[in-house]
Amino acid sequence: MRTQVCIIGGGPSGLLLGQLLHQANIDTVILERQSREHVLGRIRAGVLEEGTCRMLERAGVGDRLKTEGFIHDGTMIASNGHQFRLDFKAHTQKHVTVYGQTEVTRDLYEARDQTGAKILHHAQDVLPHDVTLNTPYVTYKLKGQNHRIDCDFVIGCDGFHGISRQSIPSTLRKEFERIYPFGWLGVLSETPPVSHELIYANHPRGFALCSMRNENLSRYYVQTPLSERVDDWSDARFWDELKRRIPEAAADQLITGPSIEKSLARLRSFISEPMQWGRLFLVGDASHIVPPTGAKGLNLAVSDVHYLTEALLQHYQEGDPNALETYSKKALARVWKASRFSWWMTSTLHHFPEHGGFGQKIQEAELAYLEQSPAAQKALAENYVGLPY
Ligand code: RFL
Ligand code: PHB
Repeated sequence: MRTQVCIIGGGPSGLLLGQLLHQANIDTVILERQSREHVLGRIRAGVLEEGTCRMLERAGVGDRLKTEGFIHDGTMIASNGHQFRLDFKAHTQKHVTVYGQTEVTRDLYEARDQTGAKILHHAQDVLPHDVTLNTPYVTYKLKGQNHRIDCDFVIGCDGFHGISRQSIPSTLRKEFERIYPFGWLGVLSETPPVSHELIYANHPRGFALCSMRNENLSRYYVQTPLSERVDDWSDARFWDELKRRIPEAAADQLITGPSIEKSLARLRSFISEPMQWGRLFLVGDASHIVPPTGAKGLNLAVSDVHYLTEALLQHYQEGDPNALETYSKKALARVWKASRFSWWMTSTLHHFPEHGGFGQKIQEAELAYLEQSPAAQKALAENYVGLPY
């Protein structure tokens, strides 16, 4: 088989890139290891920047997002029982949209179905070859049979555990990492959200987040030590812990119910540089991971797609031989800024037992400063709604 661009990974990055390239008459094949149901079953991101919404609209998948997404002009921040509102709109004239990653992915799958472009699920042993030559190709197994796709470019959209990054020789990669000593236990429940805006809560017992998907679907998280297992957390224990960490007024109003999904996510900051090796390009989680506290992961994947689409269009439509060479530098500049913000949100809002009482007091002072300082609020708002691209 031959295609122009072979995309490894059919998550949001791969699907969005495929859609934008299709619109420019550039042929793609997507190779996805899992089934479509598996990809759609993952509960992940919930907060989209305006730039992300713009990209989804440009890709022709903005209709449901427009009617079913919830516009949030601000968020609540709580510190040890006291809460205040951070007004994104007042500080930046921008908002974020609450619309689940599951829905984004579903919309992108449906759009790809309509174009008839190829997406091969259950592709095993996917491997890029000869990416430093002008004739790269990708091999994979499907139903026990070996296959090969010849292409112009290989794009690694295969997430943090994918093979694309690993196929770059380790001597050419520079990796930067911070692993946080805790995780997030997340619960999805068919209950009305406790608040119409998100609540990010700092508390000596640990961080908590109240989020949502729609009027009758709530998403809550509590910080837990890495030693905890999901099975140790009954629904009752989860609700009890959440109530202790959020302001009393919210705890009193919280409507609890059976969890329909419960999972533990480890928190890490990770960046691998560069995002290009010859004709192989990395996009999204394949190249970088942020802790979810700033809601940046999916949004960064989309800004990578933006930079790469522009470069591929310049290559194919204008014959610009250098366009693709600037991709890594441009994408990484934004990735590092969002990583800094995600690290800062994580450091300010979580409980670090090893930092002791001093660490907790410093966080409380930082949040009190944030409450009182329009300059500090503006800096947070500007990053939360998304830096421009
Ligand atoms: P994905 O979504 O991991 O998709 C990669 C795809 O590649 C496939 N794959 C392979 N296919 C073929 N061959 C192989 N060898 C393969 N290896 C892997 C996988 O099956 C998969 O389908 O990466 P992508 O597309 O770059 O998208 C990134 C986002 O999924 C991620 O950044 C966000 O979910 C992060 N994130 C959040 N981001 C936000 O912007 N806002 C949020 O509010 C937000 N909340 C979150 C989050 C992530 C979380 N977790 C669980 C890590 C909340 C949580 C709890
Ligand atoms: C979510 O709704 O899953 C969510 C919202 C905000 C975050 C992280 C996750 O910062």
